[in-house]
Amino acid sequence: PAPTRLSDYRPPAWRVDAVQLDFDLGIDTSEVTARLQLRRDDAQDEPLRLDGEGLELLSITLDGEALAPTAWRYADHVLEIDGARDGSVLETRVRLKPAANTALEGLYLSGSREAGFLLTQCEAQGFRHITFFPDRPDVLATYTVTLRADRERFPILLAGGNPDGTGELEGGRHWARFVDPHPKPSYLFALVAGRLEKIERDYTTADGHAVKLVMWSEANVIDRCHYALDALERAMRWDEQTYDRNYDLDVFHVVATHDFNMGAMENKGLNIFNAKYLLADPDSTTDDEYRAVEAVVAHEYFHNWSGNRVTCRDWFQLSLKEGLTVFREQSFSADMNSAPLKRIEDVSLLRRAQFTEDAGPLAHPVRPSEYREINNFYTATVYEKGSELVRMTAGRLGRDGFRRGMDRYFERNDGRAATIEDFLTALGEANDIDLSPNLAWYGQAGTPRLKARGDYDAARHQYTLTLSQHTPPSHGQPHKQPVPIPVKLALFGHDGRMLPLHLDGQAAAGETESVVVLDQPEHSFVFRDVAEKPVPSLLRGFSAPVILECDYAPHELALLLTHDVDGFNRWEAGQQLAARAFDALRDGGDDAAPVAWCDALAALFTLAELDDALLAGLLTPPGELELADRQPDADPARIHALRQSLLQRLASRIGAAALHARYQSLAAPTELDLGAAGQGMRRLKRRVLELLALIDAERAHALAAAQYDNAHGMTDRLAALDVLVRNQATQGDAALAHFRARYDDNALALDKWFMVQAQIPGEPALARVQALEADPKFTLKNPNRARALLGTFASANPSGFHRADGAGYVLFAERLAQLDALNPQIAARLATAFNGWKRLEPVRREAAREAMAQLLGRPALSRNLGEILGNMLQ
Ligand code: HT7
Ligand code: ZN
Repeated sequence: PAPTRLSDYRPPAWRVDAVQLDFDLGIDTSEVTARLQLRRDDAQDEPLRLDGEGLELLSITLDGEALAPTAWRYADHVLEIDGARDGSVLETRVRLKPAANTALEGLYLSGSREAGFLLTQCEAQGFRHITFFPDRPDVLATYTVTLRADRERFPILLAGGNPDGTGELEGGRHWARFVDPHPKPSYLFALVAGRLEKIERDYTTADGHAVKLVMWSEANVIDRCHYALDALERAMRWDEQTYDRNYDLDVFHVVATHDFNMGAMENKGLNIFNAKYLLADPDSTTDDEYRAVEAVVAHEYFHNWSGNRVTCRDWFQLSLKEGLTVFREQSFSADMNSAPLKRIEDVSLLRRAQFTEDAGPLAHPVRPSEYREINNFYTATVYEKGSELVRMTAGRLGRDGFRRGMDRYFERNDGRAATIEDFLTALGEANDIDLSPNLAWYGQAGTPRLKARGDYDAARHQYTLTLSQHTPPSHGQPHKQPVPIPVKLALFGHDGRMLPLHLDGQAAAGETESVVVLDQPEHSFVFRDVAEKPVPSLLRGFSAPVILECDYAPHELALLLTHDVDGFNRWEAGQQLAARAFDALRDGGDDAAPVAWCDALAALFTLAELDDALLAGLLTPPGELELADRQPDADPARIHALRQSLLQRLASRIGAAALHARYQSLAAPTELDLGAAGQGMRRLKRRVLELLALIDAERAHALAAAQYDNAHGMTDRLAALDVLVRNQATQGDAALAHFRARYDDNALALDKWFMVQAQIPGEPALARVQALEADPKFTLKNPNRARALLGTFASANPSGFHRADGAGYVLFAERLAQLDALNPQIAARLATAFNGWKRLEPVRREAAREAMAQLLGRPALSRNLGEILGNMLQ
């Protein structure tokens, strides 16, 4: 099919003001009657066209009259109807097959036929798999939904909106009705029906509205929903206090499912979550996962305003809701936890997922100009880079200015389907600033390179910082324009103290931190009264999503690593220095960077006042994928070996005795502390154990085995298991067998068992993956399980997946073909593991190309997978 283009956008010729939906629910077949109250746009003379896919049409009536067969046509997933007028009511009745729906889009069954439940997923275009409708986000309607089903099999019936009655029917059936008074796009529709348990809490919003908060899950995991319910309450209070945003229905339902294509879905009044982001208990949830649950619960809740009350005009505007909501979640999580650590985590993710995306053939702008399959555009670029663009705007406006702008945005656009221009206009107008230059960021693919050069004039005590920018060409965008890049900076003296800044028209004289904006290809900023040659700390807090190229000497990075008071930039200096040390090992260059990195960290290791979690972060060099991104002709096996030897060198420099002593001092307390201090300790303990394993394997493996046996909670247990399995310690098999037996009935814990083994480095990984595929608990039908084994292998184990013989690619391509027949969204998403193939060394590059080309040549490939493969091979 031809691509959909942003430039082709037209307002809908027909709108639907109100929808009445009646469901007769069953596992094998369900019937849906939809009554649409139609409104015609006088300015457009188009017939009524409704989207619909995979529907068995049972009847159509228009204004109460059955439609003659000649009065409608159905082709290419569009139903065209003659004779509709402004104010007409169209009624269709269709039949669906939920149990046969393995794509998990539309109405489907989660779990087994006997015990599972029915649910829906409509974003982005799932509603057309439920009924005929103008399935586009700028058609906003009120919804009245009546669910009918067998009471014994489906005791719980839920839909979005407020409850509006229940009752009994003949033959052991019952009904429930829900009315959503807030006009919404069809992608926010949801229903759930089945045997579910709940926990609930009363909540009163800041503006005095009583709300019932209810978490639903299958009975065996309902005890694991308490943490998410607490997190929801924290998020609701935070949004009231930070943005004056209150919840607007009488109920807020949240449902957990083990069968879900993404993390969660913000359906109005009825959020649906992948269980991975809702269930939490100390025995099966790691510290990182606890934070992820809090973040995703908050993210979906925040969508109630940024996404639901103000929605997107079209899917090109996806980042309007996703980038903004990621930003809101990141701010919330920073307030709930350690802000510098949150920033480090978010930037790490950005680099790992988005920078790699931007550097490969799948690069696209935050607001793409065309797509074939919208589900392929739920990307790190739209989400994570989109959030960085909001962050830059927020930084420019300041706290109060941003809040003023957000008030204006919500006020002006409430109940509307808006655009990114609407967002920037509201924020700009509320602050009398023209933010239109920021649009350039939204329209260009690729990560800008920011070059910085410093010149110190000792005689004049003047420091000139010259900044220049360049964004490499990408497919369809050979020439890029400059973008406004805010650079937060400070200057450090040789003793590690910040120097006062004197910069015309920028910082108030004497301040030690300032922001300069580079909005042209190159510009020089002159600092006066600089007493000594400074070391610049640039892009503090990662003030813009760019790649900084600055010719620091190793000792200058070491100075920042030791002294920078900006927690993020301190970590960043360590990352840059580690990358330089890695390059030196790879190229046989001089030893200055490895020595500086190891010396600085060995010194920091002994400092008692350094936060455990930050120290753990400092002791972690960039990952193998990030290192691979920095070079052409990458050989993942060699990168793995070099990174290990760099770590080994660090471990030797710190010394086995110091590592061991530190490990002992961090040894588990009897109570599990889930707070920041406990989490930091566990993070550092793991890092120390990993380092010790590189220089004293026997002792480290014994410690890991004991840690596994005595662990309080999943973080320590999984860390120990991981050390044993990755290092192929003799104790590994026993620990794996124990873990397997202990968590046999816990799907989320079992996913971790698959993930740990999928990450075994190098040669042995493939055979292990093949063996695990034969495990009775492995299935391609469950997205979490497929991601745990195949996704982890292909995306998080570069030395295992990228074998020189290409066998990893062949296996993976075969599984993608099988997966594609079941669930195209998941197949396409997993396939992006190939994205970096063009930067591989020639033998692997050719093997990867061959595997992808063969896969693309298969018949009946989905549009999802076909688009991703086609783009990667272009
Ligand atoms: N807005 C949600 C996106 C989503 C989704 C998209 C495509 C296919 C399935 C999906 N499930 C959820 C999630 C979010 O960003 O909040
Ligand atoms: Zn979202």
